[in-house]
Amino acid sequence: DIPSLSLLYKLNKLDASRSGPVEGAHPFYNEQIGLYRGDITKLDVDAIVNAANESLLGGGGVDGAIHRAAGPDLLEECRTLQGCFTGESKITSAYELPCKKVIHTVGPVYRASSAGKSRAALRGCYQSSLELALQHDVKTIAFSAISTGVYGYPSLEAAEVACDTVRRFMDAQGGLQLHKVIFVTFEEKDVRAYNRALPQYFPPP
Ligand code: AR6
Repeated sequence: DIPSLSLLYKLNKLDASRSGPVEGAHPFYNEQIGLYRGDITKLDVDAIVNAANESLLGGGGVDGAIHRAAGPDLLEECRTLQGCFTGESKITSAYELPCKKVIHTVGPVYRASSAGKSRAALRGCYQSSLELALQHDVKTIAFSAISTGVYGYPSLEAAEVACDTVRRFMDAQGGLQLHKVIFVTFEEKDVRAYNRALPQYFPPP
């Protein structure tokens, strides 16, 4: 459990007296998917996911906030990574942050004219972050709303990609390893987007 989180959105608990699959419901997820609004650097989880750029050398937005809060050692480690391609992820220590690891992922700069390509790259961000999480024994992970800031990805579409990719990943791994996934939002538009997308991908019983 993560006591420091005040979850804005918590799906209904499954009635414990019911067993087996419930039509339209995925009991495993009910206590495992959260929506949080606020500063991701405050979260005491195993890993937070940074919305970085291909240089991995810091920037504005959530990337800037993470580097400021982690201290200069994070940049030192990032310098050794030789960047990261769009749609891929790399993991570092978290230094002065309360979390244990930082997963740096590079979202696409959104282009409406190649929305399919943007979507594939954004999906890659979530997928590769989740794979790194598994490899590093991360049980609780908090995602920033990748690409929805200066990279311009529309919030609802981005939230749908995030939810869909996490949902498929949890289905594929049987739900045994990741205990909690928290979608972290900062702006009202993203809170609204997740409030619409979450019940579609993680329907309550
Ligand atoms: N905690 C949680 N979320 C935040 C925080 C925070 N402290 N600050 C901003 N957000 P952005 P991108 C939200 O622009 O669109 C950087 O310069 C914000 O409201 O940080 O992927 C990088 O170096 C938005 O929902 O990232 C890249 O160059 C989300 O974080 C570029 O920006 C992502 O917004 C990446 O652009």
